[in-house]
Amino acid sequence: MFQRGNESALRAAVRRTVHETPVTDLHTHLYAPPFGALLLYGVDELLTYHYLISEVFRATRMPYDQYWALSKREQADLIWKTLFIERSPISEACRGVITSLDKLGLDVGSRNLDSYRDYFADADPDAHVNRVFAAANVHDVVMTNDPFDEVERPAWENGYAGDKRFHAALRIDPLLNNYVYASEMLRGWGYNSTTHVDSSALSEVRRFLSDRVKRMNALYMAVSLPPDFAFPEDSLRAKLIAECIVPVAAQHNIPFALMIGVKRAVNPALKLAGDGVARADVGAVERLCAEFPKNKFMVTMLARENQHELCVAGRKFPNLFIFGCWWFLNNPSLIEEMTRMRLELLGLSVTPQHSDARVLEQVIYKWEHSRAIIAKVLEEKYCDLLNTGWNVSDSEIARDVEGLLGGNFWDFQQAVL
Ligand code: FIX
Ligand code: ZN
Repeated sequence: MFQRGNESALRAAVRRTVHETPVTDLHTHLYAPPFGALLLYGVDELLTYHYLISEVFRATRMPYDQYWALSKREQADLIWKTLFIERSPISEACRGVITSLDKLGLDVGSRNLDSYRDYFADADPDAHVNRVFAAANVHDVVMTNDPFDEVERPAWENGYAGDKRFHAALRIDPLLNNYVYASEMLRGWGYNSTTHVDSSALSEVRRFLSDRVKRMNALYMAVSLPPDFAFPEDSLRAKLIAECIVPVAAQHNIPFALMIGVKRAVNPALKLAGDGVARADVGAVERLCAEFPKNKFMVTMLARENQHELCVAGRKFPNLFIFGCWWFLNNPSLIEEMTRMRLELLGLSVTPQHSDARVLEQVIYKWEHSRAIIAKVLEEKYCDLLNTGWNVSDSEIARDVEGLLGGNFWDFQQAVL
């Protein structure tokens, strides 16, 4: 039991517990090994992460087409030379590559890119996943599974049987953001969906969603949304949410995750790296949670300016679960600000972070960096308690940290409202 005066021992215990507690990473773009080439790993993939692509164009004057014409290895060479050798790799995305290599036991002091390549060459994906998850102390991750993705679909159709380390999440962006395209695809798969959205078209969309949730054993349905996302509104998207997503989520008792605030293709020449951010309307989240109190909503927002309002909304709606520091917020200064604010306003009822990893080894740095910040904020909060005369035990710290690093998500995911 830690008491007033034991602050330094308490701080050490918090750091150790946060470090040693395994994570459930609730949003990634990683794939289980049976998905083949969709599971990205290795130093060339790390270097060509889209976060680094936007940084390399700021440092070179290379025309976009010239970059995209390069092979993956050449792109990685260019990024290594430009962002790691010709200037120090201090941005969060650059630092992340170094942390990941270091934690895998590679000599980052050598700066020998080819020796890093050798390390990953011929890795057995299955064993490599175990090695990386062990280095990151990640227990399991949630994938992003897009039924409209032609590359991913065959794996499901060919009988993919699941992998305890990789859970599925049904991602439905095309349905809510590009319905004409989505309904055409549905027709191709035998659903009688029409672009004129009448009650039978809606029922076919529900049948499709329900079939996919079952086939994938999806933990939740998810969508990313633009800053002008509104609810309710007189739009196809709002209709599909209210009449398809909400009832199917309720039927399977799974949350609907909304990731709000991305401005897609602000600079299309950058491809995946070309998306931006803007402030969105937290009122839309509040109205959704109020109108469907028996449904569970998971929300993360991309704009820093939305974070305080979102926390306050979390205080009003038990069916709203706030998670992660998404994308442009996944930087130490902002993670610290958001984690402190969330713990102060919402206590231990959140998941402070997800990795959004697209390349396997990214889970190492994303969690290494975030764990340090989560521990720092928690240390401060427990010390504040100690200074009032409240005592804190090791098992209470373990319980709280397990919740933050995964347990809270699982509780919410399984809760019946
Ligand atoms: O929509 C999303 O899930 C985003 O996280 C991605 O689209 C984005 O490209 C990303 O990788 C951010 O970290
Ligand atoms: Zn993502």
